[in-house]
Amino acid sequence: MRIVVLTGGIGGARFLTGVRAYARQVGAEVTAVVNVGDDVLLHGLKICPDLDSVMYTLGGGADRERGWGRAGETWTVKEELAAYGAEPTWFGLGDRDVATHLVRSSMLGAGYPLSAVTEALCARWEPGVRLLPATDDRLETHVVVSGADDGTTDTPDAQRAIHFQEWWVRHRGALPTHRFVFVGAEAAKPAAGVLDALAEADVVLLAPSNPVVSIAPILAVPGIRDALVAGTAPVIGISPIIGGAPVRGMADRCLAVLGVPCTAAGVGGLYGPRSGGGILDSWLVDTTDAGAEVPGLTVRAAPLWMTDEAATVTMVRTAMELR
Ligand code: GDP
Ligand code: FO1
Ligand code: CA
Repeated sequence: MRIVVLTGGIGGARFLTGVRAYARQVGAEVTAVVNVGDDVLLHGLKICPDLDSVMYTLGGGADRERGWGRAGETWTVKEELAAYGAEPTWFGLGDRDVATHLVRSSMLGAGYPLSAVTEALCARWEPGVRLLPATDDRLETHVVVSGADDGTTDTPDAQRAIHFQEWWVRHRGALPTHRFVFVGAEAAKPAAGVLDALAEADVVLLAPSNPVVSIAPILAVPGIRDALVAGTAPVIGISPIIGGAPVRGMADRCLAVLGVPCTAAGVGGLYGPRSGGGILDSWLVDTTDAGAEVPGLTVRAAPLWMTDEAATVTMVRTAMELR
């Protein structure tokens, strides 16, 4: 059996530990199609937060507390960059993490596509699932905001676009936010292997990732959404919202920008049924949200807290029963 998972960073990485364990039990192959909209070029380095969160988590090298970056991290490079006044000082690159970005950046500079670079990095981490960036082309999520940048501007209503990382890490999403733009998406092509994986999939799972800034940028790559919708594999989504709140992260702020209720039913409705122009066949919500209805979708409730691998495998097995 072939399982394809569309995923962002931390939430998706946790989910994938359960998918990997389930796949080992039943003898399935797993391909993860990972969001690249968070990617950013800083200090001459290409940083891919969602690919790295998945790679480090599945490879046993992630900082579980912080959620992103490496365990046992030190921050000398960050301190030295700050001593030069090298901007941005609001984004922290750990010393261990920097090695990943150096290898990635030099391989990209030598002409390798991101998918090949990711495969090379995974030779070290052995994540046990195939990791594919959604696209090898440059695609960045930018956020149209207004409000003072430094408290001194006299035109706080003027709209400007900033990189998703600046919006989240520097401003914690607290600026008046008007929309998300996936810069480069129109011209992007699915990365090598993505369309084949979708065509050959027996089931497609949407990880309980952020629907607005993790899953939507993947679907914005022309061809991916169509492959999902036209494919024969059932598409099953898992809600990232439990009891009206994201377990962690910024999904509440992102959904508010779209005017979508921060509920399991709200996100299910945002994805929508394949039969009605959407992408899903079934939607798994937490037991707290039992009774949630999304027109056109089979909705089932089960515990969705990914507290440990065992709980996550149980959740994956329930999702697979919706096929
Ligand atoms: P990011 O790219 O690092 O933000 O990570 P993702 O987009 O993959 O996942 C973030 C989402 O994971 C958040 O919106 C959370 O709601 C969701 N999430 C985190 N932990 C859990 C959990 O235990 N259960 C469920 N259902 N969702 C979770
Ligand atoms: N998140 C922060 O809140 N502060 C940081 O300084 C920061 C640095 C960073 C470096 C590499 C990386 O892969 C992720 C990093 N993150 C940081 C997490 C990241 O901003 C976001 O949580 C994700 O992009 C959302 O998926
Ligand atoms: Ca992300």
